[in-house]
Parts: sequence; C-alpha cells; structure tokens
Amino acid sequence: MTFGMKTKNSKELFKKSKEHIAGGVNSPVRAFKSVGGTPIFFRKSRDCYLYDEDGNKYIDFVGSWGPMVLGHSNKQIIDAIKKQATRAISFGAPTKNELEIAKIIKNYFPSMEKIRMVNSGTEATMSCIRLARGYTKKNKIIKFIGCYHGHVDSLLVKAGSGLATLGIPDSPGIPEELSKLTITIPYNDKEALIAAFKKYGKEVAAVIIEPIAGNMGFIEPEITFLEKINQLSREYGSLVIYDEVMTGFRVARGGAQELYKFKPDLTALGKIVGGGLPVGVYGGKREIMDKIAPDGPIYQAGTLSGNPIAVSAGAALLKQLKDKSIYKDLEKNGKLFLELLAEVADKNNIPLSYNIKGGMFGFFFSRGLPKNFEEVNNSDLDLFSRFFQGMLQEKIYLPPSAFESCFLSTKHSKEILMKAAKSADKVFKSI
Ligand code: HOZ
Repeated sequence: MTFGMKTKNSKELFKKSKEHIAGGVNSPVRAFKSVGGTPIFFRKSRDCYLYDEDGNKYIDFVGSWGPMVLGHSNKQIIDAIKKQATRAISFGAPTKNELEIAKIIKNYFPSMEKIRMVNSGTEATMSCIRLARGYTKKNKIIKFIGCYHGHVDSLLVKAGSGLATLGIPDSPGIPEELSKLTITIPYNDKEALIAAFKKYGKEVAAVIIEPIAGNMGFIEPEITFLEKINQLSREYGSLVIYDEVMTGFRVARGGAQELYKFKPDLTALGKIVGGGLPVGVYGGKREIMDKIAPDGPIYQAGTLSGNPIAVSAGAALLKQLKDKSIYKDLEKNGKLFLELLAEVADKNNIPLSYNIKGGMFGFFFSRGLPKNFEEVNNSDLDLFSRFFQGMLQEKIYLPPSAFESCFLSTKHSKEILMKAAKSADKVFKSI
C-alpha cells in the first residue's frame, strides 16, 4: 500500500530480514500481516515521534506498547542507563538497584507485598501460573477469550494480540494434555464464570485476567464481573491473578487494581517496569510469594533477572510517575483526541466507538463498545486495516492490528493530537 510515501529502505530491510529472521520480525504483530503492506523499520525516536529508515517522521500511538509514558528517549532514563552501564552491565548477583525498584513497585502496587523481577511479561505470567499451581496444589486455570498473557503454553489458548491478529485460535506445539487444563470463557460473562466454577471449581488453581483487556483492543470489565471473580475464587480456594503487563503504570499509576480498588493475590507486570528495557515482575501476597525458591519449593530463576541496567532504567521512569496527576492529563488529552476522532468519523458516516483510561485507549469501527472478543471480531476489521494504512500515509503510527491498544505519552500535546484527528478526517474521506 504505502504509495506516495518513501518506504524503499524499509522494504529492502524487510526482504533481507525475512531471509534471516523467522517471518522477518521478532514478534508477529510487527509484520503488518493483517493490515497489509511492509513493516516500517525504525531508526530513532524522540518524544511522541518515530523516525524510520527512509527519513519519515511519524506521530506514535504505540509507545513501544506501553513503556513510553513520558515519551521516547526520556532524558532521565537515558542518563540512568549510561550511568549504570559505565559502572557494571551484569553480575548475576544481587544489587542495590533491585531493592530500590522493588520498593517503588510495592509503593505503587500495595497488593504486591513481595516481588520477583524477571525479564518479560511472559515470564511474569508463567511464573504466576506455576506459583498458583504449586501453592493451591491444583492444576486448572481459568482464562478469558481474547486475553493475552504472553506466549506461555497454558495461556496460549484462545488468546488475543498476535494470535487474534493472525487468526490462530490455539497454537500448535502445545500438548492437548496441557491445554485441557485451561478453561476459557468469554470476557465479562458472569454466567459462564459461575458455570465454570460449578463444574471445575475444586480443580481451579487460579483465574488469570487482564483487568482491563488490552490485547483484543481496549475492553473495560464490568465491576460486577471482577467482583464475581473475587467471590468465586475465595469460595473455591483459587487465586486471582491480574495480568497488568499493559495496564500497570498506564491506566493509572497502580494499574487497573488501583482504579477498581481490588487486590489480586498475584500481579504480573512487564515492559513498562523497565522503562523500555526488557523487564517483567510478578508479586503478591507474602505468604504466597514465600513459596518461591529459595525460601520455598516452587522454582523460578534467571541470570539476567534484576539486571542492573534494566532496573535502573525502570526506576528512572517509575520515579517520574510519582505525581498521579500525569494520568488525569493523559486521559484529558486522549479524550479530546477521541472525541474529535468520533466527530470526524460520524461526519463521514463511519461507526466508531472508543474507550480510554489514563494513557491507554482503544477504538473500534462498531456502533457500540465491544464487551468481549466476539464483539471485537464483529467490528469492521477490514475498515481498521484501511484506516491504519491511510493514517500511515499521513505519518501516524497506530498499532498494526485491530486487536491491540493505543498508547499516549505526556509529549502528545493538544496540538499534535488535533493534527492527528485532522489526518483521520482526511483518511475517513478517502476510504
Ligand atoms: N503482543 C504485543 C502487544 N500486546 C506486541 C509485541 C510486539 O510486537 O512488540
């Protein structure tokens, strides 16, 4: 598609990458498969802008899928990385840096009484599942259709994000014996949840949920649905795991659990905790976390876990999120953009629904806001692809999938957002 725009270098790089990297990319959504065209190869980023290998400059609504809350190339984060890199890169041994970030995370997420650093969100959710199974001595997991919790075997069943984008319901390579232990039910479906607990409750180690789903677009939960999860889990002795890899430090400083005032037993956090470097964290109730080795028998380990550079970068970002008013401002600006977007969509007879919390939002080409994966699937996905391509021509970089969420930074000024809405108007007229 990308006609009119210079993409020669990206095209060549993608062609070459395909010879050496599986699918030419290191994560499937990046391949632009569902939206068409060639993935853009980026070279530089500043504030809310991305610069590609062909010299194009884009307004970015991906923000590295979350971490760039304060915009790209934040000075304090860069300084922290430089400072730590000159001191030491990695020890595979404890450091003061880990203690510092642990205290900040606990302060922002009071439900995480003890934490463990890992290297990605996938590792964090995977470790939560093992811990929940080991702690409860039960094996089954309840997850919700369209929620994505990383590429963990037990959780890669009817998942969102890349699987939804590519239309892969269940990945080959996962033994049936294992996927049988995962019970999947629709998001926001209390009746299905009650039925699942009635049938399997005694065997359920945990319910894992994105307390605001970000991997099937942006879907808010009904509060009564979250309450039901808590109530049934308590009743049956199952744990509640919140996967806040996308929502943590994003919808509010303390994630969706701060917004809804719920305290899950375990929480998984990811990318944002590293300020853009590869980091994950899991944590929760002290008595559960004490079951992890070396204090307990449930094993989990990693040489690069708590890597000094990654945690320094993370701490530099998290310290700057101290003032919660950042989130009010992000949401205010985001709402302004989405209102304008809806206005121009309406003007062009295009149905559009949207939702936002803090610095994370989603929009769908549908009359009403979808409540679950099926409803997202029923939105106009083809229109999304055309809109994506049109916006790319306008040098606006959206997530290359209708099943992902968008991210704002404090560097997205009102002027920049108004410019993006104007571009959307132009695109709506042409598609
Ligand atoms: N699945 C990731 C976001 N939900 C996207 C990963 C990537 O391509 O970087």
